Amino acid sequence: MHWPDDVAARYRAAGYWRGETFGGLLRDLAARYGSRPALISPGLPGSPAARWTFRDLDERADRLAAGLHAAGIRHGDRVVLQLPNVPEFHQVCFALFRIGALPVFALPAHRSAEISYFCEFTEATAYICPDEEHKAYAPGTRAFTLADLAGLSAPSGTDPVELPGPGPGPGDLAFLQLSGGSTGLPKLIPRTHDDYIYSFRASAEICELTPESVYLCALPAAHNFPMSSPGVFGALSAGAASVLAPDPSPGTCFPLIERERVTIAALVPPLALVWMDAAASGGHDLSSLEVLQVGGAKFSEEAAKRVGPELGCTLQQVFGMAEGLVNYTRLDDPEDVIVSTQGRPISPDDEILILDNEGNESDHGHLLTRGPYTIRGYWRADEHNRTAFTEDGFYRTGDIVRRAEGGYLVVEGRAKDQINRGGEKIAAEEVENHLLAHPAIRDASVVAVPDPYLGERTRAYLICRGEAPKKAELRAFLRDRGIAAFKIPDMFEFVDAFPQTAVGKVSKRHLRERT
Ligand code: OOB
Repeated sequence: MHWPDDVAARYRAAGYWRGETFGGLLRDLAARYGSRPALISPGLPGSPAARWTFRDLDERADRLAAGLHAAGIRHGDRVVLQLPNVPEFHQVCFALFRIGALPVFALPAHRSAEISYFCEFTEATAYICPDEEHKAYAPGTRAFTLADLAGLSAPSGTDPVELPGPGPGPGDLAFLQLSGGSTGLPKLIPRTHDDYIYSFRASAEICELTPESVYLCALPAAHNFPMSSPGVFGALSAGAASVLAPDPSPGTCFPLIERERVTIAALVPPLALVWMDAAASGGHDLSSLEVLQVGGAKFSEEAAKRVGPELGCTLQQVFGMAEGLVNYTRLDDPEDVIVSTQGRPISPDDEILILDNEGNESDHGHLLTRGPYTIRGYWRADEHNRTAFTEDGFYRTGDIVRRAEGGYLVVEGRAKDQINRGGEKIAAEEVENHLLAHPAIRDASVVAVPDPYLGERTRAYLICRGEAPKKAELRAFLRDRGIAAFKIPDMFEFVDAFPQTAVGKVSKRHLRERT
């Protein structure tokens, strides 16, 4: 699952992997930027408004680490973490990193089906969640709410408690991130201290962050994009402050941008459209905003062209994946490159392999990649890894791309069985399995249909046994199965049979082309 020794040695020699850990990094940042603001939050239920300095974050992480250790959380344990955008999210991360326990990053939208699966599959020792209601999502796992965490932390002013034993090393796993997935059950992505720290430090450089920058975290903090591209971790590494927005709406974010003089923010395409429309009606001073990053799903060229004129800032397209590889347009790229490509890789050692359907190298086709921060295998998924990675360690991204001049990539489509609903990834098979659990459904096929606002929406084609159930009943059925609301199909259509491919498989291409 790890990089071969000679490759790892090369990444170290090149200075990508510097032998740091998250715990040590925060200690160094606190020493350098001590009283500067690190995390700013307007507050949410269970989390008071906050303005934590680098020193506050460092001390709070230590005190919580001591509390969690006393509560039985140990090196190597997995802890499912589901919190909204509050500073406690990052405090918990660093506390677990210092213990050497691995956060498993659930999204706020996840419900009992996802949370209970993560807890069981990772054999988690704890589930950290916002409030008492969430505890029901993981009945077999010890849960800590935000209120519990406050009670756990050693009181401020007490001497720091030394954690027993050696902490994690730079090559150890730091956390498990979720894959967007294309299979029945979500896969977990193991990231190490060394590889992840490299990815966000290099991202912060590409995004030209300085201690004067102010990053707005508007997307869910647990997602790889606002976490590390450059995200809150990248901002911290540059000595910059991050503002944690409770939600990404203009109504919430514009006053925060104005008040905190935000310089850079990250959005998925549908939100960028909403922000541009809202900015047109004026009312807020967005003049501090220098860069708007857009990624997670394809941003159309027409929309991309509007960002500069309508928001008065530079657009940066970001094409990344939680498995590793992240591409950025550079801030000083010519306008046509910024609006018409999805950027180029972070690292000179990101290897980009594009294969046509016959497996020959090409400038257009399936994107495969290998490099200093791209995983070599999913966590505990040997069988899936045999097809998701080549024998020589390239990750098959499932994306169809075109190589443009200068090594820039243009995303042209997708080969994986996934729906990208405005940046939210839905594995078709996962939803199909839930639908098949309904007694009236004989067969189900879930596909993406184009949508002007979200880019894609989901449509479920269903073959029924006898009378078709009402659509509202199907929605209620899926809700009751406890899946995240964004996975519930937008449309249901009943058919007698599915179109088939030459080899007799369901032809999703034909289903997608039906309207
Ligand atoms: C980001 O990460 P994930 O893991 O949620 O999703 C990765 C997939 C990619 O394989 C691609 O299919 C799609 O999302 N994607 C894009 C895109 N950015 C991501 N498709 C077209 N254009 C783009 N700009 O989504 C992610 C991780 C880190 C940074 C940014 C996004």
